[in-house]
Amino acid sequence: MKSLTLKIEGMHCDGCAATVKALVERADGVRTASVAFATGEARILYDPATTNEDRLVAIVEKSGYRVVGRTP
Ligand SMILES: [Cu+2]
Repeated sequence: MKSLTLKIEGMHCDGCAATVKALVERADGVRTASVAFATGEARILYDPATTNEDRLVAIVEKSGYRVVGRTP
């Protein structure tokens, strides 16, 4: 398992954070995701054999939010 923290712009409320969490957790290879509106951060635990950083970023951005930072 690898972890990834994404800095996300464009979330306006806890509902947005819940939406991002649900989308990311539904993706193949994702074990858990926690998304905080207050900090604008998503912490994701994933299997690098199944998915990768670029795919996870694409999932978030496809739903209308911007990823402005990545930290392992
Ligand atoms: Cu919202």
